[in-house]
Amino acid sequence: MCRAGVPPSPKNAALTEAVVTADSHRDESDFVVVANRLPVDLEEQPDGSRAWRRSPGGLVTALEPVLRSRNGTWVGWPGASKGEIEPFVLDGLRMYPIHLSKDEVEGYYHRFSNSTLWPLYHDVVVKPTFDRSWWGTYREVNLRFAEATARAAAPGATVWVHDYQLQLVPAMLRELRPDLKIGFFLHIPFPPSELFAQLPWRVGVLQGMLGADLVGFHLPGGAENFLALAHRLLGLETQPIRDGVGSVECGDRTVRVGAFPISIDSAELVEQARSEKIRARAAEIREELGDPEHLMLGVDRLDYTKGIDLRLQAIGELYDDGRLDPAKQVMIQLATPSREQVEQYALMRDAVELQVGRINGEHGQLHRPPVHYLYQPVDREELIALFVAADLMLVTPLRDGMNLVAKEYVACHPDHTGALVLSEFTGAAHELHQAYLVNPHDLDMVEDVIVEALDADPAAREERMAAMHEQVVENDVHRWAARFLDALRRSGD
Ligand code: GDG
Repeated sequence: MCRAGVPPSPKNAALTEAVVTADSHRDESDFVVVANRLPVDLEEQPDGSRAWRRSPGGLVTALEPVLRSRNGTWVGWPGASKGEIEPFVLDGLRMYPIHLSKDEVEGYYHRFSNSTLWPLYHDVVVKPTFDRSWWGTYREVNLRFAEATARAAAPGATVWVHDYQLQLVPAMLRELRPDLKIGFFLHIPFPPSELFAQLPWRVGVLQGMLGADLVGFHLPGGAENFLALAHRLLGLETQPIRDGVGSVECGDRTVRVGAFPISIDSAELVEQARSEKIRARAAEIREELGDPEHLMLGVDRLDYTKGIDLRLQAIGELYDDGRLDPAKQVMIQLATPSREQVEQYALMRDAVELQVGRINGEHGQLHRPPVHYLYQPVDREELIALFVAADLMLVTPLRDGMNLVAKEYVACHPDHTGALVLSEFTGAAHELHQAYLVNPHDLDMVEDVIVEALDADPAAREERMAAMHEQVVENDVHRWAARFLDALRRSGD
């Protein structure tokens, strides 16, 4: 079923000189992860050659031990149109790249995934676009992923499919390989029936997900929405969630459905946050900003769901009203570039940059802008130093499946300093009850809560942070992966 060993082709030759080896002893894998992106980036070397570099992330960290112990393979798109790349091994991890043409990236990724599904699943914060040709490309690309996975998986293997870009893969894969154990996890919210029902391809998407043995969401609400839709749109019998798991009767199969809130590699962050190097950099950041009394921080992909604009409006009004002093309370907003080809993202960027310019124009002094804005990714150590340096973290999405930034900030405060302002509409708010919770649509509330958090008695603030820190350290990404895989293993019982 699996293709024989693949020698490095000339187009891969430059890569193999670096850290990559061709997958010359390729066996089928007992464990396959399928995600839109491979956890690797192609980097230019100083000598002009190119090499793969692993992109660190919670998902790969959590799954790495399982991938290694079970001869695992990761199937995914290597990013940007890089031409055909044969399967390869990087640092002992098997990678199976899926080639996508420019048109496929456009139709499947920028359009159907990010202009139809993303806004629809995030409470139609912007209007989703429904276009038949995008759906066609989405199906074709999902089939390509399913076919590659069918080739990579050993008989009876476990396959874990991730996220909204690949919702059709479970059913397509089951058709090709009924012997596999298939799990699916959605990283973004799953909407209520009234919204999901707008999707012209709603039946196809539900049937696609129901190809899995276990369908996982961050929150019980997402799982309940899914069960309700399977009943309402497909007429299937369902069992409500009990002890965390419900089910759908799908012909002769029972599909389990449950909530598995994702988390972070907490121990690694705690260790980094305690390191001399990071602490020194955090102190330096504060000094560079003129040692403000309070440093406030926002860290988001620049996405219209993240509520960056509302947050800035609240901060601007607090300066206007004199409730914050631009000489004493300073903010950093890190906005990582994201999906720049999608019009709504470009519009949001313009709106945010206008707001930053206005606030700084009206409240700044030479060399002392109150809002420091970065539209660029920063490296991970710098990001951790920012988390450590900040007195107040502002996480104000209009809707967010989980929001890992909130958990990362909490993990970076093992000394229980700092405070978290957190939108009720994030998955994280369901676990971090001791955060300063806000409705981001209610600007008066956001402003009052920011002031309340900054003025709070340090002992009370510490108590809140201690409880959240314990939660995040206990429930880390390893536990999340183990819980999901354990439920998947038991799903056929
Ligand atoms: C989706 C769901 C769900 C950000 N800027 C930089 C950087 N980051 C890192 C953060 C964090 C990650 O990116 C962002 O994760 P979030 O969870 O906050 O948000 P999404 O990207 O929207 O993720 C979300 C998640 O999937 C997992 O299931 O929680 O709800 O939307 O780790 O730290 N990292 C570095 N430089 C940056 O500039 N190094």
